[in-house]
Amino acid sequence: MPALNTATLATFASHPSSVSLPRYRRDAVHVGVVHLGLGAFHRAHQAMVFDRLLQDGNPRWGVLGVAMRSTELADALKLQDGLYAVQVASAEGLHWQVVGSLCDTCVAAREPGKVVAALAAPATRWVTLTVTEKGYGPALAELLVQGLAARRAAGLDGLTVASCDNLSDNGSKLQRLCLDVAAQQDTALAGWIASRCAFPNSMVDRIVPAATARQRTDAALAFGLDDAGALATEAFWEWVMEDRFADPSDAAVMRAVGVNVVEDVKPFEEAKLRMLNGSHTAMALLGAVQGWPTVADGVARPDVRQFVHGLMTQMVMPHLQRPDLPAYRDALLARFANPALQHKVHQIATDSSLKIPLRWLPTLNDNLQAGQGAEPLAFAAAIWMRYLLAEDEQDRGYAISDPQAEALQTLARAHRGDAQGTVQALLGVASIWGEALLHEERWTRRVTHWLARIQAVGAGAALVEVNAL
Ligand code: CS2
Repeated sequence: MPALNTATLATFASHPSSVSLPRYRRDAVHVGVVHLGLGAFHRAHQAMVFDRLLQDGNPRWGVLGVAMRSTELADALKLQDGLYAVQVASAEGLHWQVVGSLCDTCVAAREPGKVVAALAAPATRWVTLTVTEKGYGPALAELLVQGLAARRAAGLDGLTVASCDNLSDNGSKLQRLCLDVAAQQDTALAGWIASRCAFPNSMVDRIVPAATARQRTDAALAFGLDDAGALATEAFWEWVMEDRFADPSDAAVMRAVGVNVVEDVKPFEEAKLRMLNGSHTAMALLGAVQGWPTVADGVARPDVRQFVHGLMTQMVMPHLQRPDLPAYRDALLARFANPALQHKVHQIATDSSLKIPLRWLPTLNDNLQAGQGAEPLAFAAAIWMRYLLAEDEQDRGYAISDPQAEALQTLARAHRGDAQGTVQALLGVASIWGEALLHEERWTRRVTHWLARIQAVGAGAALVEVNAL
């Protein structure tokens, strides 16, 4: 079967209405955005927003897609001239969109010079990033600062550097990292970055499962072309950005294609991280322990659905500012239930040691400070501890993908069967839980209770008990 690329797409003239193609001249598009982190999320979110800008006749929003380390996808997409298809699954049915905004790809670890040159190119205006929680370290900042230094040396304007990762204050965090690295080299460079580049905080949302062979097969059936980059996602997407751009006129440009540009991202960011991502992490760990494969399989179980509903309603929503919270919660439950997404629990459980502090801790601290109970999260914390045994309740083993996997698994196994010992050891990991929680007796007692119940009667029966409270 021929591969998807510019030439084969041109022959795909008589396509059904359930497929949309780039309507603009791709050879007139130039790179205005350097994107770091060429995963599925970027390609089904920001790249599709830039594609809309291109559809609207604005050719300067083409993307250079930079994979940080892995070469496979970047090279496959290059052979496809950057083209790939996204299957959008809504309540009305399936729709395919071929995205044309990706002009070129490269790999940062293999071709750092190409990334720096792109950051320093006159036409480049934005950098976007989806490098995941663990990507925010000195190596990332050094790469960015090198590019920004080259820009400054060439007398060019600063850039808008838009983090699109699920971190709180993502833009401010990235700015601090970059300024720290720059200040070590040259205080004038740090000053230039602070005054000429903008690091807007943002909240990004779209459920985009990692691609599997299934999307490639579906794309082959729909197009008669082989697409190594095919993806599936939901119809819903949201991008809320702080009104802080190197070029202030970009605010109106982004608004025109549906981006919500606001003064303060915080209420949106908190609601999304704590409601959506917080529920995701709880379901992912529970699913891994109980042995159900996807989020949709989980919310199809009345007990799991009731638990997630209760977690959001009792613990999370009372401490949020976003208006429309009950509707937001119900919409989330409907999104989780989308059977077309096949969002694997083990994918979401990846890097939980970095996700828990962002997704659960603010909610937990708010509740404990207000003197309120914390049963759903005490149960979720106990499930995380059970998850760390790396085998489900049917004794099937699984791999834990987490920077701290080995240490955490060793602790969990050393105290296997001993709820109190496990809780003391695992809540004592301060990089996840902070220093104070281990001494919150109300909290440790309830986590111990739920772990003991999970050990005694299993996660399913313990879930019924927590739901009954
Ligand atoms: C998920 C997110 O994998 C995960 O940790 O919680 O990728 C989630 O699907 C997105 O943030 C939705 O916008």
